[in-house]
Amino acid sequence: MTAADIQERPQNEELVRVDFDDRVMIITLTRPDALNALCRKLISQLNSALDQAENDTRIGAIVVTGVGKAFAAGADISEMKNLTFAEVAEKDFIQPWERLSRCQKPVIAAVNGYALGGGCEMAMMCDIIYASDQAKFGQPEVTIGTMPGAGGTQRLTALVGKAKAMELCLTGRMITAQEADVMGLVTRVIAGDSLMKETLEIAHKIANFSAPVVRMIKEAVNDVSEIPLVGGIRMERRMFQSTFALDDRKEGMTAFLEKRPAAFKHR
Ligand code: DAK
Repeated sequence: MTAADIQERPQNEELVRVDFDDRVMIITLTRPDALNALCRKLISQLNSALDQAENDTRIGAIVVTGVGKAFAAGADISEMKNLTFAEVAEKDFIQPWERLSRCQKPVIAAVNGYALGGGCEMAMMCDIIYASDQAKFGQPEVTIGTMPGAGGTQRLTALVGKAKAMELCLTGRMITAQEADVMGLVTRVIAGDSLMKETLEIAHKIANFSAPVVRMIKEAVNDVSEIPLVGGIRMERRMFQSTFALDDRKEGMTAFLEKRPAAFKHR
């Protein structure tokens, strides 16, 4: 199967567009009239795309971005407005959003504009966040009488610390990409017109490394917040040792010593 074959596969329509670029799946939120607000249908299409990526061994990395001036301006307020407590509790509202955080393949957020509320939470579920210099971040839920519900109070605090997370969640203040960078919320700020090009370069780089090794690294880094240090170090050592069961580990080291690029087979 060649890259050209991959690119010819049918693409998702409507609120989420799916494109393929060699081993990278690009998921674009395409609801610009509502600033890519995360309605149920959009989340469902996003999750289908993630399932597709997860089940396709030809995909080694995923990029999530948005069209227009927003990455995503949060959950769809018009869809939420008339819901009652009983309804959101019964349907475990927002729970499907967690699909992104459970993705085993590396996910890069290319934040092109507003990433607010659920949009900021969605970016934080990704593994790497590249922000356009025009991007804006915030947790404005307090201004509409609610609170972050998809990890905002938890992941933001882990990334920027209590003092800054408190201010952002309690005031709803929007911050620039540059401020988000200084705080440690994003990986790097990139000029808007270079955002996708530079993001794809990194995505291709990751996607072409050994897929099982990449998966183990992602799992080990994510375990930091869940496992005490001693257990985490032990787990990491065992995972490291297990890479010696991979053909890719042998190939990577051999290629280095033979001064040639490695030809990983993802096994
Ligand atoms: N939902 C629905 N529509 C939205 C939207 C949103 N979040 N954000 C923007 N839009 C729509 C606007 O209504 C407008 O539609 P039309 O009037 O044209 O039909 C269109 O997008 C363009 O928006 P604006 O006219 O407002 O554009 P501006 O450039 O003037 O302003 C803005 C851009 C991003 C500053 C502004 O649109 C804005 O403040 N948007 C809302 C941001 C926000 O508050 N986001 C947080 C949403 S709450 C829960 C779990 C999670 C949540 C809740 C509950 N539970 C577990 C129960 C979470 C929530 C959220 O994310």
